[in-house]
Amino acid sequence: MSKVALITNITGQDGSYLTELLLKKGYTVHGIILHSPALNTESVSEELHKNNPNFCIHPYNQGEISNPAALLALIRPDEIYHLDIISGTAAHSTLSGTGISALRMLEAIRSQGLEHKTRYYHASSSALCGLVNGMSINEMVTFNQPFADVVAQISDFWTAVNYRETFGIFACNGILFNHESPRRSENFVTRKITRGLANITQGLEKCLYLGNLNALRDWGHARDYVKMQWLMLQQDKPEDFVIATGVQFTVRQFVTFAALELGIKLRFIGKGVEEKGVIAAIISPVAAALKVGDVIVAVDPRYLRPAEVCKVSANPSKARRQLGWAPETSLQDLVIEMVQADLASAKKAARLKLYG
Ligand code: GDR
Repeated sequence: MSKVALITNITGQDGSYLTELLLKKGYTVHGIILHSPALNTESVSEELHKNNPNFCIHPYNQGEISNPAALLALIRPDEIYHLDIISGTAAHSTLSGTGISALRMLEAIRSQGLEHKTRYYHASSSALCGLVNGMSINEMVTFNQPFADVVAQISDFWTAVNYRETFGIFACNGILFNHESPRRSENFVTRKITRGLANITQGLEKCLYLGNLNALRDWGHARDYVKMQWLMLQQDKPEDFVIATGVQFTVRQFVTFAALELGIKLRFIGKGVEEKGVIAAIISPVAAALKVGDVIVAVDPRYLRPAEVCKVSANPSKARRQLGWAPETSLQDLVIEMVQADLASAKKAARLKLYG
C-alpha cells in the first residue's frame, strides 16, 4: 500500500516541489488549494500532475478549509505537510480563518483518531525569530517578534509543539530560511532580479529598481528544502529543525551572479543604501537593446525597509548532524537555473511583442 500525503497550499513553490518528490517516492498525494482562484498565481502541481492517478487536487473550498476533519476521515493521510503560509499575509489568512490554522488541522487529526497514524509537518520561517543583527539562529531561538504578520505563525509553531507534547502527535516544525527557485513569486528579490535582468537583455525593460543591495540573506533551493521536510517526518521521534544553507550572500552578489550568467558586465557605481539612484551600469553590451553606459540597476527608496535586520545567520548543523541533510544546490547554480528559466520566458515575450 502506498503512503498517503496531504499537502496544504499545494499550488505554491514548496507544494509543487514536494508533490514531485512524494510522487517519485510512490506516495498518493492529495493537495488542498488554500486560496481563492484570484490569489492563485502558481498552479504548477495542478498542471504537471493532473493526469497522474496518484495525484488528487482539492479545489478551493471554504468549508473544507475551515474544517479539514471530513477530508482527513476520507483520505486518512500518513503524512500532512501544512504549508499554509503566504508570505506577508500569514497572520491575516490564518487569524481571519481563510487558511487552515495549525490548531484546526491538529484538532482534525485528533477528532478522527489519527494521533498515532498521521505525522504532521508545519512550515515555519525564520521570520518568527526576534532578529538582532549579528545573531546566529538554531533550534533554541526564542520567538519574540512583535510584528502583526508573524503573530499567527508563532501561534502555529507553538500549537505543533503543544500537540506533540500533550497528545503525542508526531508534529514537527521546520524553521525555514529563504528558499528560492524559478517558481518563486516575483515579489521576492531573487526572482525580481533574475526576471528583471532577463527582461532587460531582451529589451522588455530598461532598469531594475531594488532596495537594499547590502542586505545579507541565506538563500537555498526550494527543491532541497522539501527533501528536508520529508526527512523530518521519517525520523523515530518528532523534533523541530532549522533549514538553511548556513552561508549568506548580499543582494548585490546575487545581482552580480545573475548578470554574469546573462553575459552582462556590470560596473557598480554607488554603494547601495546610501547612494539612491544610479548603481550599476553596463560596461559591455550583450544585446542589441543595451548600450555601454546604460544604467540597468538602481536603488529606489520605495523598496528600502526602515526596520530591516539584515545580518542574521542560520545554524543548520542539527539537520546535518541528525538527518544527514545538506543542501545540494549552490547559490551560483540556483541563480543559473532561475536566470535560464526567466530568460526563456523573456525571449518568448520579446518574440510575441515583435511578431504578435
Ligand atoms: P524576505 O525576502 O523578506 O527575506 O522574506 P525578500 O526576497 O522579500 O527580501 C530579501 C532581501 O532583499 C532585500 N531587497 C529587496 N526585497 C524585495 N522583495 N524587493 C526589492 O526590490 C529588494 N531590494 C532589496 C530586502 O530588503 C531583504 O533584505 C522571505 C519570505 O519567504 C518570508 O516569508 C520568510 O519568512 C523569509 O524569507 C525567511
